[in-house]
Parts: sequence; structure tokens; C-alpha cells
Amino acid sequence: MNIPKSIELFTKAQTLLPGGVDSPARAFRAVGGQPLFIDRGAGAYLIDVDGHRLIDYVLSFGPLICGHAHPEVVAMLAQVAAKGTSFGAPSPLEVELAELVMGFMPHIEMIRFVNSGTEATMSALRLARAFTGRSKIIKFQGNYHGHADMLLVQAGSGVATLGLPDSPGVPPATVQDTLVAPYNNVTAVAQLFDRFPGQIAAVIVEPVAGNMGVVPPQPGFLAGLREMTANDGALLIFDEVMTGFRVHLGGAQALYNIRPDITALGKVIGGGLPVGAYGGRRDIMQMVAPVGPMYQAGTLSGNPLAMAGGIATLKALHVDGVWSGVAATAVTLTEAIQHAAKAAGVPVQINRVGTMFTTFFNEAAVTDWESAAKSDTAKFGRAFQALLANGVYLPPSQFEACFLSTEHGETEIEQTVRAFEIAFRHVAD
Ligand code: KE4
Repeated sequence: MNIPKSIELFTKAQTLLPGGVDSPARAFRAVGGQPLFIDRGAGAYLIDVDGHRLIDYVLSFGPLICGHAHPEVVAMLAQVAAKGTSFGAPSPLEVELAELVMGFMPHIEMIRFVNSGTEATMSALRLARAFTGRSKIIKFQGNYHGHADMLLVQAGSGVATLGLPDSPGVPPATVQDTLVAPYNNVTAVAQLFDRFPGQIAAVIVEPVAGNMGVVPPQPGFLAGLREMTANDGALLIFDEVMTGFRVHLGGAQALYNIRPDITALGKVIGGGLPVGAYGGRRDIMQMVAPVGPMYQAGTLSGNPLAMAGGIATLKALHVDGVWSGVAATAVTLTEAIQHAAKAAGVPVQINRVGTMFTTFFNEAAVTDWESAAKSDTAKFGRAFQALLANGVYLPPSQFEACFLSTEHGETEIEQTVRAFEIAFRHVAD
């Protein structure tokens, strides 16, 4: 691809921003080449600064389920911005978005808005520790819950992509209470509860993993976590920052009919604006300041623009048939990709739940981090570049999820399938 303006910008950006990016997940380190600088988004497309029009399956890593610059989202943002961007005081929009979210996720009886998924999970864990009076937490290999110190242990997403052992700068004392188990391994979790009875504050889990690529929970996994936490007096935290409104309109908690004690949200509920939230059982949320003693605060928490982005997005999703239409498109696309790979003799595993999926270049089923890590990341990189050259933009890592939007129609799917056919022929041994 001829990308002179992106190259010029990247050269300058690297002198100003570490790696030329504001998040490592965008860095292209795992796929070769350099990041494209984006001029604008329109529906299912990104248009880069050199004029390339790309069908976008990143969608800001999940938030843009209604596509880029959705007219109703843009109109509401413009209307709200004209009245001011932040008040340092409550606004009706926080009440409106809270009611909308709870309408989709009734297990959330009270909610606190924050500014990112990291803040949401970090606060949810502080709350669990405050509520239980316990310190230890359990997370899973390959799950990524944002970059809070205590969670940067065997994490997914950019940590996995860059092959980082974890992260320097996280003092051992900070992670001494963070226990890690293999995803989908109920026995390993039971062993941790046996070893630390009455000491575990919470289990935090991506109920459908998205940060090692998409890995669904196996039958009995989530129910097992629910039973073990309830029996021990620990809390179950569903990190639905990515899965919320992506795997089901009510999130994974609706799809699998499991009631978490606390849910973390982000991405879709901001419609592309900076947002996060944590919420759950009313008795637990009463611990949160100023009602209770657990402190958490934020200058821009619940700010009018992020609330507006979320309200417009969730209202658009609320229309009958809209969400199911996106899910149906995901089924059509992933079946066609599977068929194209088979025709080219390229072994792939495609894991899809609702509107998110990953194409693993892998000979065997991908059910946890150990199996995901066996994927051929070099082959993924070559396929990524071939897709990009044919107008299709995937997340630049084997260990990320692809996302669909309401704006991905027949034309986009047909072009995407053709691009995958070319890419599979390109990487076939
Ligand atoms: P943020 O702090 O990035 O808003 O959310 C952190 C987070 C928490 N929980 C889950 C399940 C998440 O997927 C994320 C963030 N997801 C990554 C994509 N894999 C964000 C992309 C990035 O880091 O640039």
C-alpha cells in the first residue's frame, strides 16, 4: 500500500509518543509494517490519511457496534456538546444511561460510571475486597482486564501480543495476592479455593474471552465459578467491558444465564467516547463512597458527552432486529471465511460468539491461552497484510477479537470474503 502521509506522520509521532501510538495494541509490532493514520470513519469503513478506504473489523476494539459516525450518535453528541462538555456535577444524562444499561442487564441494580474499562475493573476489585474484607483475587491466563497493576499478570491483549512477561514497574507486593488459573479450568480454580479457603475476595473473568482472541466458556465453566464463589463467600466479577452488548444484548450474563455479583462495562456503553462502569448487587454497591467507605472518584466520570454517546448507541441497538441482524452477519461472514480457508488448505479455527470472532491460524481447537499461543502468528501477520492490501482492516494481532457493526452489509461481507480468499492463497504452504 502506498502510504506516504501515514509514514510521515508515524515518523514524527515516534519522536513524540512511545512507539508512535497511544496504546500498544495499535502498534503493528506483531504483523509488520506500520500503523495507518486514520482521517475519518464512515459506517463500516475507515479512511486513512492517504485516502485508502478500509472495511473496519476493529471498530475501536469493540465500541462502535453502530459503525463510525452513526448519524444519531453524531447528532446527539453535537446537541449535548453545544450545552457544555463537563459540569463537575450530576446531569440527567447519567440517570438516562444508567436506566438504559439496567434495562438490558437487570442484575446491575446500581451502577457507577467511570472513564475506562481499566477503571471499571480496578474499582470492581477494590469494591470486592472492601465488601469481603479479603485480599486475594483470581484471574485467568490470557484474560486482559486493563492495565491496573494487580491485573498485569499473565494478561492478554497487547501484553500477549508483544510477548511481555508481564510488566516491569509492578512491585511484587502488588501482585502477591493475584492468583492465576488456566481459562476454562474449573479444577484449577477449585484447587485455589481449597488452598486459600475464606481468603479470596473475588474471581474476575472475561465470561467470553476476547483478549487472547475469542475463546468461549466451555459448558460448566461459568456455572462452576458461580458455585465456588458462592460457597466460599467470594464475589464473582464478570468483566463485560468487551462482551457487553457484543455477545448478547444483555451480555454474557444473559447469554449463559449466570448472575455475577459485580459487572464491569465499557466500550459500547460510550459509543466511542471514553467510558467505563461497574455495578451489581445493591448491597455491594452501597459500599461505594459517598454512601459507603470504599473510595473511588473521577473528574470526568459520567461526563455528558460519554453519556450521550452511550445513550444514542444503546437506543439504536434497542430497535427490534438490529442486534440480531449484526449477529446474523457475523455467522454469514465466519462461515464464508471457514469455507475459504478449507478451499485453500489453510488450517484455521474460528471462534465466534455473537458479533465478535477470531480466526486462529491453528491446527487445533483454541480453548485457553496455552492452545491460543500455539497459533501461527507469523502466518497471521502475512494474512493481515494481504487483507489490508485488499481493503480489509483487522486488529493487528492474532490475540484480538474482530467486531461487526450494523453497517457491515452484503457489499462489505462479499469484499471481505474475497480478500480472505486471496489472503489464504497467499499464506497457504
Ligand atoms: P480500557 O481501559 O482499554 O477502556 O479497557 C480495558 C479492558 C478491560 N476489560 C476487557 C475485557 C477489555 O477487553 C479491555 C480493553 N480491551 C483492549 C482490546 N483487547 C483495548 C485495546 C487497547 O488496549 O488499545
